[in-house]
Amino acid sequence: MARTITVGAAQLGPIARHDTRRQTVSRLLELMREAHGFRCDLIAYPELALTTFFPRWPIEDEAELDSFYETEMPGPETRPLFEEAARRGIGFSLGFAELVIENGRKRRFNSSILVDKTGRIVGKYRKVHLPGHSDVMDRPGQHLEKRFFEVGDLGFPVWRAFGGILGMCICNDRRWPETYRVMGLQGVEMVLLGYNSPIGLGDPFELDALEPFHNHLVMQSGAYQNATWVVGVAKAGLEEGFNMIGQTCIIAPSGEIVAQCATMGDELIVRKCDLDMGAPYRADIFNFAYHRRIEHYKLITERTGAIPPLETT
Ligand code: CDT
Repeated sequence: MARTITVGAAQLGPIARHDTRRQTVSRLLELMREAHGFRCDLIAYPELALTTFFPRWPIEDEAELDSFYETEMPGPETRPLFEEAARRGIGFSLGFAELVIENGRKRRFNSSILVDKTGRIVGKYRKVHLPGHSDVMDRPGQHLEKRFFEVGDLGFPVWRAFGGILGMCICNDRRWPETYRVMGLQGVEMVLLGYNSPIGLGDPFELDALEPFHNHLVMQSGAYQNATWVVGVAKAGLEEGFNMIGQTCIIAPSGEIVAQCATMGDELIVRKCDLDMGAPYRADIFNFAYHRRIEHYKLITERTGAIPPLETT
């Protein structure tokens, strides 16, 4: 019997700095209801989907900074998402800023959770590749993710959920081949990926002009080389004066984009994804066990703490 996941990629238009969680969550709920109407098993939201992309500002006031983070999940403002998901029997992935207190110390992460159809959190990922700087520079819209987040400490796990093997990564992670590879070695069949990518931050013109090309290039090659579905979900449009790239898309294990948003606002695209579509690639052209020396990769995964390739366990 075919193993399929009908996935909705829920692009978000701009979120203003002073928008409340309540306002934003109501937009997410609207998209969830639409996805349910399309019989989606799962809806994927972008990185930091509950707030504006706040690391663009050198926020000094700690209380203001804290206001962009979630200290519990679900919390009072996000609980409606979990309740609606359980009521309708639809799962979701959600990017958010996470604040935890450990040994009396505040720890901040750029995180994403995977929630099943009963509203239960089945997986959490913390962003590994934090772009930008930790020091404030005289540069509008600079990325201060290294200032406001710690490097994720959970590796690149995958989860058996929705009848398949799912993984998550966040924004800048998508530009690094090892992100997909570490999940690919664990047999990932669908990667859920949210991003906030601005264009025009004073980079050389050529780099800005190529940004839409590079955005799709990295996700399509990651999908193809690891024989996995990739669901790339953007924050889009003019957010607080910054152009967010959009281009939300669903990519097949062939590397082809099979659905793409057409607007720069809140928009849902849907695709019924056959999880076995990656099988011919894994069996032949990307048959890792057959074509590569697994022992070598086992050594690497042992050193990095990643889960060893399926073939070696
Ligand atoms: N959010 C995020 O990771 N954005 C980065 C932009 C980096 S520009 C300094 C990205 O890779 O899209």
